[in-house]
Amino acid sequence: MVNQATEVTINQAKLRIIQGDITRQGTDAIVNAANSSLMGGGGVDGAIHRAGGPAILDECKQIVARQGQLPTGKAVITTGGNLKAKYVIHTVGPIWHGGNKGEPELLASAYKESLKLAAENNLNSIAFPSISTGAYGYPVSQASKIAINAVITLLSHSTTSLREAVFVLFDSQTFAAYASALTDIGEERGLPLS
Ligand code: AR6
Repeated sequence: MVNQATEVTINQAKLRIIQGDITRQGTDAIVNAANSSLMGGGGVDGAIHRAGGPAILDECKQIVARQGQLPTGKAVITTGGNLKAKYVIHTVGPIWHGGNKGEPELLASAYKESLKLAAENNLNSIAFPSISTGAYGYPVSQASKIAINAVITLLSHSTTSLREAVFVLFDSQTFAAYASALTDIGEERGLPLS
């Protein structure tokens, strides 16, 4: 029994949580909490485009020209530009409207579609921010449980190439919410925690 876990093992993969800035991560891909326009914005989206440079926006524009705006719950992949990460996976989380407008399913879908895309590209490691809990207003206590459950479920698929998923949480309250969710869900699912 651990007090507050920061890591859980799922078959050959590890899920970790850290507090920090996702633009500095050296994972194969980092995930962007974007909006449907894919044209950038504030929060983590703004930080990723600033740190990664114009090559990311160029590819986003090409994607929108080809397939239109990105629906909520879906994901696309671009270069990482100047980032340490080779790729950015852009997904769109739901805007919180009180919880009865399909928000839980759409948030889970944003994580699942991002992980599917990472596996299709044979990636080993991926970093996520706390999708939807900033400008989109999703309560972090609920969002953290959905996020961690979705990632554990996908990492437990034997066919995935992924060996490491990291949640990079910007502030201490968000980190604390994810630590509590990781501990509870790890214990519920009988997974080794540390
Ligand atoms: N590294 C890690 N996490 C970060 C960073 C960073 N550098 N910067 C902010 N966060 P938000 P959303 C955290 O608002 O709620 C944008 O304008 C932040 O503290 O970035 O999905 C898009 O264009 C919070 O915990 O994303 C969309 O229009 C978390 O990232 C809209 O905001 C998510 O906050 C998306 O809203």
